Amino acid sequence: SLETSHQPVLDPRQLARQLSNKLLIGGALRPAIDGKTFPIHSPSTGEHIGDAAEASAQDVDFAVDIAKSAQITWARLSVRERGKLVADAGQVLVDHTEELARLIALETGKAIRTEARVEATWASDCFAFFGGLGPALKGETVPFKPNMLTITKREPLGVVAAILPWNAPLALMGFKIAPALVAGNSVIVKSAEEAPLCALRMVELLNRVLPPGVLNILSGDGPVCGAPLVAHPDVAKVTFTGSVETGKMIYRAVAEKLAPVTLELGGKSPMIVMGDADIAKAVDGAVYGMRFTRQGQSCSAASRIFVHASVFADFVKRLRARVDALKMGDPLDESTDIGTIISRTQFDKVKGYIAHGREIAGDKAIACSALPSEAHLKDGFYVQPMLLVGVDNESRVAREEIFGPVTCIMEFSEYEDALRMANDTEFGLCATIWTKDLGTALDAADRLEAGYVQVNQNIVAGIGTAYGGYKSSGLGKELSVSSMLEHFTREKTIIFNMDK
Ligand code: TXE
Repeated sequence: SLETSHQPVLDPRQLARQLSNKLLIGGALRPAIDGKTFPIHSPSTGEHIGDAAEASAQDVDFAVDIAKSAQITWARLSVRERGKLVADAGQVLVDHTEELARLIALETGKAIRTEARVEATWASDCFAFFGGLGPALKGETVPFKPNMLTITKREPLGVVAAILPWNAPLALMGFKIAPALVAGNSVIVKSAEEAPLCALRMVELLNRVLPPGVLNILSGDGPVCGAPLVAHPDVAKVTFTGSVETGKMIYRAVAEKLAPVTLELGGKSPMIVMGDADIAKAVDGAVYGMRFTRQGQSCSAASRIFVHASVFADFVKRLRARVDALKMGDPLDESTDIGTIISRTQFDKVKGYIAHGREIAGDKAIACSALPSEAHLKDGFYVQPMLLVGVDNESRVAREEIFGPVTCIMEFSEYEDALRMANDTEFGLCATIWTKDLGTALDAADRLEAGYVQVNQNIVAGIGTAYGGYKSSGLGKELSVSSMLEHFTREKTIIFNMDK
């Protein structure tokens, strides 16, 4: 059984069946109280791989009660003990990287070599990093008045709800759970409807080390399970990654009880390639930044590329050749670069944008990479990466988050125009500038309206750096020491009157 098996289960289909119909609350796997479940289909084959327990408000109440009492004991541990348990729990993930990677590949369509293993490792790295950060939870001595010793301390918030999307469920759990736990909170995760099984497995693995009740997971529908969790009076904090619309809904619900939120929402991230840029590196950055291998299903995807007229044709030619060479196919096949879109709904949404992009770009809409064989295509949500060359920054494809492998490539002559177009968006998550000129790099870094700006590179959110967006891309930061302090603790001031 799952409870006793300490060996990685390398057959993802077997694992999906074993994980079926369960929530994990108070250290125990259990069905939803009313016994409801929902089916999970692999997006690459269409096969029914298992069923997830469908939690309701009753399960939410039960989980919050358990998490609330577990948190009191957890917060009393020393930071060294908590940090060690978090780091040790992360080591269990390291020991099961391959297993987690295979399961997420089957469940979400991420290619095993290019994406799935990377994500599983990213998740465990968060536990290693935050596990060492207990000592950062310190307060200050404040020079208030000579006869008054004034100090501050950092306290945990209580029960944290972490609402997950499906595009990076394991990594995002690492982003959210690891700092929340080290800070002394307990956590209830609500997994995404499309990716509950890999998230459940990760939580089950972490529970082999963490005390019962400190980390719990519910699966189910957003309005039926997520909404009561977010609104629960004993949930002290909500951390969410997902759509702008749901993020705003959660913000409103949490405002009712004046609890803090962290929101990591969408993006339409610009990439500016100046005439003096190293084009080979910029093309690499575009391929990687666009996250073609995750099928563009990334909030940080470089989905609008502005290229200087002097290098435009060369850039497009080289980018096309690189994307063309990516192999699309079975996510579990080691030779695959690109897997599938997550679901029918997202597939239809992306296809709709592509149809519109083809209409407005005409023969400048370039479909790249060969589609997989007929057999795979029949039931899998495969989408050819699409370069929309020369579209207007005002068009829908350049303004709205597509969340698919579609990038708009636009030409500019003046730097100021590129900067203006880059900032002309409701989003503000990531931005990159590619240039050898230090002055231009510094100026752009200063003026790009985004929370995560990179010069001559395009990494995904780096552990240890403060990651989060401006404008409609969200509120608050994740992944840094300061984000742990600001988003998972509260500050108390204590004044000792020292008059004799
Ligand atoms: O997101 P939702 P969806 C964007 C992307 C995508 C679009 C829709 O553009 O096409 O959002 O995706 C839970 N109270 N991103 O529909 O609805 C829900 O169950 C509490 C960008 O998947 O935001 C799931 O667990 N929770 C993004 C989670 O919210 C609720 C990643 C995300 O679902 C809820 C994903 C409610 N009332 C999508 N309603 C990114 N920033 O990376 C839903 N949920």
